[in-house]
Amino acid sequence: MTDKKTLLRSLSGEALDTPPVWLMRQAGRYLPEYRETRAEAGDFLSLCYNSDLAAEVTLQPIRRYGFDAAIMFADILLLPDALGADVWFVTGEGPRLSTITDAGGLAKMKGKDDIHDHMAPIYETLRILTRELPKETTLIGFAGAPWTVATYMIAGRGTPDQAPAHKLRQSDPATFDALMDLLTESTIEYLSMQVQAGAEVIKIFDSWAGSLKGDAFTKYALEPAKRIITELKRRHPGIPVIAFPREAGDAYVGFAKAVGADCLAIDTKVDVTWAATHLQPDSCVQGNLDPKHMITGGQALVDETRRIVDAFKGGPHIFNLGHGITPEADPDNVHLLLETIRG
Ligand code: 1CP
Repeated sequence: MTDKKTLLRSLSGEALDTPPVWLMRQAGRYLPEYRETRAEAGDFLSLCYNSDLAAEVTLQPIRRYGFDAAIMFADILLLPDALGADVWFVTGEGPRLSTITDAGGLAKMKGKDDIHDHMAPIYETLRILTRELPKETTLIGFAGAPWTVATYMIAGRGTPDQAPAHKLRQSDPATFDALMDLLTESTIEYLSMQVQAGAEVIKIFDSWAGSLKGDAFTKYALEPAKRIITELKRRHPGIPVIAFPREAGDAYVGFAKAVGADCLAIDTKVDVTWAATHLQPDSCVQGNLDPKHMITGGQALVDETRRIVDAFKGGPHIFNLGHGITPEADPDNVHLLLETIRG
């Protein structure tokens, strides 16, 4: 027997009989207690920057379900906010930001070391969680990957094809590369402070990595991830990192090794048998249940969950969805999922 937390055991390469489990967006609008706390906070950003309430919503799904990990409640768009962009959320629509379209716009941003006053409430959320989480629960900190964060800073909102960011990288590569550099460097500082504040694992979300192909994928998804992880592990030896280059397709192969990640998170489109053969030998894998099962439930949820657990039982695996749980999810289906995994 070992006292080591289950999630950390999987991240260090152990194949466990029962995989640890947590869900992307596990604190969120599908939970009535989340909606209540969010209403108390006012808007979404106020909730992120209120350490007591952010810690409270992080804990809610842990109390209700006993997940193996808690991910701090925050957002990938807090970094642009800290760098001086205008960021706001339109209820029912999503994020909006002031846009960066040229060197002049980039010049208005702050430097990589100027973010910590703004981020102080996030570090405080982590410190509260280190005290309040059950001793078996692993605390995950996170950031967006530079490419994904850049797509929002350039377009000023979420885009289906990331066209404004692709346009800028082609028409003004100097400005685009300077923005990527600023994001890479400030992400290192931000994540490093998260580890100091108590994060035990770091996850890097590259939600739009799938729209980068070939050399562009290497330059804008792989290399920034490698720079961030290398420096983070130099400063904090042994800190486990989960990389999520969503919809990378064939480029998932070799990614974890190339960037130095301990775990590769995979989206819903990846075939689990293929992943067990081509990805799991290199690192722990996490994913990839389709979040729609959390709405529909039933035997299909049970069957698909078992299929994923079985496919990955020969190696290290963290059970998760392939993308975030949606507001329409039925909270009871999460119980069914956990019963199926844990028996
Ligand atoms: O309460 C609400 O209405 C806001 C919904 C919401 C929530 C619960 C947003 C707005 N962000 C979050 C929290 C969040 N975001 C977490 C907290 C921890 C948890 O998982 O429980 C995390 C890790 C994120 C990460 C995040 N934010 C990503 C990467 C993962 C992914 O979903 O691909 C992205 C792309 C964002 C931007 C963002 N924030 C919120 C929305 C709706 C979006 C997506 C916008 C778009 O459509 O492009």
